[in-house]
Amino acid sequence: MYEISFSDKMLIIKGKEGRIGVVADLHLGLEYELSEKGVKVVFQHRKLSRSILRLVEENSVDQLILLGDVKHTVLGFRHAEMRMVYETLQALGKRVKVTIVPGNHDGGIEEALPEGVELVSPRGKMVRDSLGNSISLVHGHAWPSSKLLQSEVLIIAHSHPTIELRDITGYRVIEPVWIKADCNRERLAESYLRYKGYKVSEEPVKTFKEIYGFEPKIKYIIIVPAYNPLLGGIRINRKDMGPEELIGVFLLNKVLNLPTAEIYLVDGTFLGELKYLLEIS
Ligand SMILES: [Mn+2]
Repeated sequence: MYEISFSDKMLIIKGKEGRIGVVADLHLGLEYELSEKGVKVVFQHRKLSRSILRLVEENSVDQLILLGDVKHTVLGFRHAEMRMVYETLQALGKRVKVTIVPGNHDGGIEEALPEGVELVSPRGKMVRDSLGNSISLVHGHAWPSSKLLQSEVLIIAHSHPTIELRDITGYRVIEPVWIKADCNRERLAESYLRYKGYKVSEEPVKTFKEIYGFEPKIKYIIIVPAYNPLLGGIRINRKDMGPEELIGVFLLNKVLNLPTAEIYLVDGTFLGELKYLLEIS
């Protein structure tokens, strides 16, 4: 058992020292890219921080972890975007302790940190729930540090998972979802060793243990939906999903067992295992 629950697009961990809320993929400043494409939307950052703070309040969250891609521009900043990120972090930081685990879009974010906001390594962070279980968190575009593989639960973001549902009249909705998938530890060990430049043996878990002193323990992986509703993402129930859509090191290396992955709407509704949701019509 783990002390983990979902509240809208926030994951809640009942931690040893208070409750931890996790949200991901805010992509602040996305409005600029949309406007270059001809879609003019008013700035969304205040609305986003207000709704995050509402969830913080409702769930009595003491620490907020932003699991990567706080900002949208991949490298550096537009001037106005930096202001936007600073103001958002300031608004959040006034009410709750904020920790950022950076993603691939967060280059230069250290320039926009208000006092008190913590920035940790992009290689991830480990927390403990009130039962003493360790839980690892990393954005998911790149591998975490090896010690994070000692937890049984890994929480990632980055792929912005959604599901498409279609009714009999052809009406379609695309909804962001939570994914909870079993982890294939053989594949995890194998791809991690390959990434580190080791020769991969017949028994990757054993080799991993020889090198790192422990077996990778991840039992399941949770993918957090993107917080920003204007973002695109992968549609997880496409039968013809190509490798270009399996983004991030865990999906690309098939570390998640997708057919049996449990899919939840953001209100917590369990939709079923992914294999039963492929191309629903
Ligand atoms: Mn990302």
